[in-house]
Amino acid sequence: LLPRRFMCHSAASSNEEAAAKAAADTADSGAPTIFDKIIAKEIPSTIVYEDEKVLAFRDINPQAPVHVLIIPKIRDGLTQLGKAELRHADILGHLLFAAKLVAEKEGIVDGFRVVINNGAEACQSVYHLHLHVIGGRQLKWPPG
Ligand code: TR5
Repeated sequence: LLPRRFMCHSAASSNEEAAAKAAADTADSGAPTIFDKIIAKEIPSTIVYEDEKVLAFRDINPQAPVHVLIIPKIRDGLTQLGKAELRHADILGHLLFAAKLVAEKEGIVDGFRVVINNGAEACQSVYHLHLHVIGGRQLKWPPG
């Protein structure tokens, strides 16, 4: 039986090699992530909001009609929320306020969800803090 943290996505399998890859993919190594390339605009993304501190772009694998990711442009150690320190309080507030702006822009401000997956057990897959802003359909509770 695989540890729960390897059971996030359908790609999870009992194959040992796949499990090893999943472990590598889900580790908080502090290495640069794909989001650095999105910030640098080396990889295209559909940007829906941007200011001096944060970037919001459409998730490549949307879970709802609206699914936007909001990230700090400078990661500054915030690989995941659980690594936050008091000095990050400003950017954390800025990210949350940006979520409201994105919800307004996307026309879902009356019903939307903000999600932060923290760590492997919560199925975090990219270790650059990000808020998911999800909406545009009736959302269910509890989440999976
Ligand atoms: O699983 P967590 O909470 O870490 O969320 C990471 C999110 O990043 C997932 O919802 C992915 O679908 C999303 N993602 C991954 C890539 C990507 C992306 N969203 C936009 N563009 C992306 N590119 C170009 N490449 C990715 N690997």
